[in-house]
This record gives sequence, structure tokens and C-alpha cells, in this order.
Amino acid sequence: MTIIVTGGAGFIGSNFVFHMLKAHPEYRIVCVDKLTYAGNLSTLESVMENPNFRFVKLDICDREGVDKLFAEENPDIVVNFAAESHVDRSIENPEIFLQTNIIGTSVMMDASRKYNVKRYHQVSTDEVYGDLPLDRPDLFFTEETPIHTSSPYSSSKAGADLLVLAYHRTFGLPVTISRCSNNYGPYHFPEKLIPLMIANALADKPLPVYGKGENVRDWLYVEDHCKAIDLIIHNGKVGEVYNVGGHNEMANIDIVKLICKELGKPESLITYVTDRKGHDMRYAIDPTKIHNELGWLPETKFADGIKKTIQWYLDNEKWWKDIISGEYQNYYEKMYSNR
Ligand code: NAD
Ligand code: TDX
Repeated sequence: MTIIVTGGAGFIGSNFVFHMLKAHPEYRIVCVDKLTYAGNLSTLESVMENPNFRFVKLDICDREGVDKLFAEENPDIVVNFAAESHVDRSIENPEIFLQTNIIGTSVMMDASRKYNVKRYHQVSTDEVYGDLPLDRPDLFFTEETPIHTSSPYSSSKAGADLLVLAYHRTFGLPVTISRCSNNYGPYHFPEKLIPLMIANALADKPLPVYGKGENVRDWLYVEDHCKAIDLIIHNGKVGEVYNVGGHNEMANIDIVKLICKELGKPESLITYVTDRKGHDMRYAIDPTKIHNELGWLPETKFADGIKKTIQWYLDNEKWWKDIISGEYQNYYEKMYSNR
């Protein structure tokens, strides 16, 4: 069994590579990654020498390169994680999001058709459903919730999802899609809420909370997401969408206060800054379908997962300090200096 995993040098993709090599030691895992600012080869250091692992530096929009790789590897399964993933960056500059997230998806699917892959899996997001109001805690996103996006990022992911479903209906490509809630855990890029707050708190820097910090996200430990995708690619029904989430809704401000408490830092570091444009209020996944059909349940409770995550950032300072001392510093200055 050969699986092409795109975006495997990023946060969730790398955790998925580790999970698959451990859970299925007989599989060959071929990681394709362009190594954008968000991709980090040092993340994959521990598996580089594994004979069942191959890393290929490649842009998923590079049609010729992708075709050549499929001819070499003849993959059974393709799992597409590769994407521009940060909402704030999509507000600054939407174009690369359309390029990678939509065009890149079509390139990967064209190759999957040509080389008859048995399964093409698209890693999508709960953000395609838009948001829910804070005063209706009874509402959740199901797979039937209409697509209703807010940001260029979520619109590009929704565009890709529609294309994936169209390739299934029109060409019979055997696809599945997963739409997961917010992930957290090791190797999360420090531009995202949880790792950014950990890094800033450790440096006694201001903790920039957008708006009033009331926005709610539904947090899932990254390993639980990887296990859900493993189940879907093996047992999920072709042509279906599966929502993935652990019923763990928290307001941003409560997450930031918890990080302060865990690190022994004062809440006076919290600074309220100008809100994100079009900021989604609440995400909340109903995971009934994946539970009933595939028996998936989250295994890591948030209280344990956040402790493990904070400990990982304490133990792996070099990984994230190398990032925040490099090019990323310019991004941080631009996004936060006059906010
Ligand atoms: P990430 O930004 O950490 O990683 C993305 C990876 O894709 C990087 O390694 C990057 O180098 C690579 N990449 C980007 N453009 C590429 C291209 N053109 N060709 C090849 N590789 C390219 O993102 P993440 O948080 O790990 O998210 C992975 C996927 O999961 C994305 O599709 C995202 O939409 C989805 N998702 C993320 C979350 C979350 O909470 N982070 C939740 C649900 C779904
Ligand atoms: O500095 C910050 N201050 C702040 O208040 C940052 C970076 C974020 N926030 C808020 C915005 C959101 O309400 O925290 C919340 C989480 O923000 P992000 O970490 O940027 O994640 P989000 O916008 O929810 O999107 C994430 O989940 C869905 C991923 O980045 C997406 O790739 C995924 O699809």
C-alpha cells in the first residue's frame, strides 16, 4: 500500500505521517510538500531514514511534477493536507489561497484519476459551514449544514470541497472529505492562537486577543484528527463527507487565561486588539455520523491535551524559536505592530 500525503511537513500532515508509519508499519508513505513558510523539514527528521518513507519537495500545483511522481509511485491512496491554512494571511492576500487550495486540489485529483487511485481524501475544515451564533448553543454543524463561508481561506476550502464532490459525480473518482474543527498539539505553527500565546507568554510579551475574546472554537487534539482520517480512508463510504470534532467548545479568552495559568504568567499580559475582519463567532461540530458509521471517538480530553501541548513547546523550544526568529518575524511586525 502506497499513500501520497501532501502537506506532510506542516502541522497536521506531519502528525499524520507519524501516526501512519506507526499504525501501519508495512505501508509506504510518500510525503509531498512545497516547504512554504509553514512547512518545516526539521519536523520530519525522525522519519527521514525510515525505508518506508520518502520526502519529495514539490508544489501540488506543478502538474508535470505531480504526474511524474504518480508515474513513479503508482499510489493506492492520496490524502491532501497541502493548503494555505491561516485565515489572517488570506485576508491580507487571498490569491495564493485560490492557487494552492483550489487549483492544487484539481491537479492532485487529475493525477488521481489518471493513475486510478483507490481513494482520494480531501482534508477540509468546519470553516466551510461559516459560523453559529453564541446565543444558540443547541445548534451544531452537521454534514447537511449549507456551505456559507466568511473568509477567503474558508471560501477557497469550500471551493475545493465542491470540486472534489464534482469529480466524484462527473468522473467517478472515489473521494472522501473530512471537515474537522480546530486542531492543537505538537508542531502547530506559532502564527495560530494556541502556540502563539504559549510563545508570547514564555517571552512575557503581550497576548493579542482579537475583539473581546468571546469567539468560540471547538478544539480537538491533532492525534484524534489523524486517527479519524485513518478510519475514513480505510472504512469511509466513497462520495461521503465526515465531520470530525470532539464537542470541546471554548471561548478564546478562556484558552488564553488557561495558558497563562499553566505557565504561571500574569493575565495582565492579555491585550485586546482590533478584531479580525469577518471574524466567525462560533464553530461547533456534530460528530454523530463518524461515530455511528466508523466508531470514531476522540481519545484525548482537552485538559490533558493542552498540558501535553504546553509541555511539548517547553521541551522543543528550538523548533519554534528557529521559526519566530526568521522570516516569520516580519509577518508578526506587519500584522500586530499597529493593531
Ligand atoms: P499548515 O499550514 O501547518 O501546513 C500546510 C503544509 O502544506 C505546509 O507544510 C506547507 O509547506 C504545505 N503546502 C502549502 N502549499 C503547498 C503547495 N502548493 N504544494 C505543496 N505543499 C504545500 O496547515 P495545517 O494546520 O497542518 O492544515 C493542514 C490541512 O488541514 C489544511 O488543508 C487545512 O485546511 C486543514 N485543517 C486544518 C485545521 C487546523 O486547525 N489547523 C482544522 C481543520 C482542517
Ligand atoms: O493572535 C491571535 N489572536 C486571536 O484572538 C490569533 C492568531 C487568533 N485569535 C483568535 C481568532 C480565532 O477566533 O483565535 C481563534 C483561533 O484563531 P486561529 O488559530 O487563527 O484559527 P482559526 O481562524 O479558528 O482557524 C483554524 O481552524 C480551522 C485553522 O487555522 C484553520 O486552518 C482551520 O481550517
